[in-house]
Amino acid sequence: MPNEVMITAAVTGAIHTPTMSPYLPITPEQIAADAVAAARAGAASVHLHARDPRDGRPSAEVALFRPMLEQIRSQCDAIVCITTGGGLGMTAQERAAAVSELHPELASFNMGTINFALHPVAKKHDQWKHPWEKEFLEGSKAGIFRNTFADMEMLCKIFTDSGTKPELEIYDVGHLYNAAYVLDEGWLEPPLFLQFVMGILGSIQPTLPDLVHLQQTADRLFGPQNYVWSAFGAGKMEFPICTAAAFMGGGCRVGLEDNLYLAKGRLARSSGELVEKLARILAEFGLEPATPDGARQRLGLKRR
Ligand code: KMH
Ligand code: ZN
Repeated sequence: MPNEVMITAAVTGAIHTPTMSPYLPITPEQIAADAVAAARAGAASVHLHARDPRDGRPSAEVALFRPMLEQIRSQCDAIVCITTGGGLGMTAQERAAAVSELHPELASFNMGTINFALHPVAKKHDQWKHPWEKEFLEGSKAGIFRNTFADMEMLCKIFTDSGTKPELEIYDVGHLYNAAYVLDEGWLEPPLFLQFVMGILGSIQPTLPDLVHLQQTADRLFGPQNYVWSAFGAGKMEFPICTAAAFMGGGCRVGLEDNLYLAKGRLARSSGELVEKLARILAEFGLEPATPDGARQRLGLKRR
């Protein structure tokens, strides 16, 4: 088990909505400030989505990502990962626009089409800050998060042309087999960076047997030298899955994209706070956060 654990901070995402937490960063400035705080707390990499500053709805506008990246890069050395997941309902081309334009070191790459259902959360609120929130969450019941092989091939060309390494979002065991296909086709080069996404309704759930199965399947398909992995559990399973992943030699992802709470009933004020908590847990076991350059080396990234 390596002593250094690669931490990713996912600071806003496209799942939670402004009603759910007043601390969810919305504007490019807020998102960048939280990313910098997370990096200072120990995140080697920051995973970024954009939101419309007027009402917080998910957006894939390059004009929102650009100032975010400038602010982050001027204040810290974290690896920047731009989402190509975007928000539900966007086309793959729309979702990838910021990668083509801004050439980040990393970008997310979703490894299969799934149900990405958020509708149960809509029942928890009856007052909404913005009308789009309820419609968006309830609409996910009949929606799909589309990532066909044609979409994947198109995205791989964009990654190659941009010099961007994909972070493969693995929502189920079958997605590892999709990744093996993509590798066999020569669309991507090893080492792969796998992020196990556990706990979305429509994906694998955040249990220890499932985490072990994902990791063992990755080992069998790719061989230990050919991939680097990290994991997270959505909601209250964020810290248990991260702790287990760290013990198994993987990286960890935390942040307001995946979990809004620092403890039961206590909202996290930032993703930086969630990274601080993770770093405290790791320290109890003699583990420490990997630096951005340590993570770059492991991922085979050239410094930007
Ligand atoms: N926006 C979600 C549908 C990613 O960043 O690549 C998926 C997502 C994954 O957030
Ligand atoms: Zn994301």
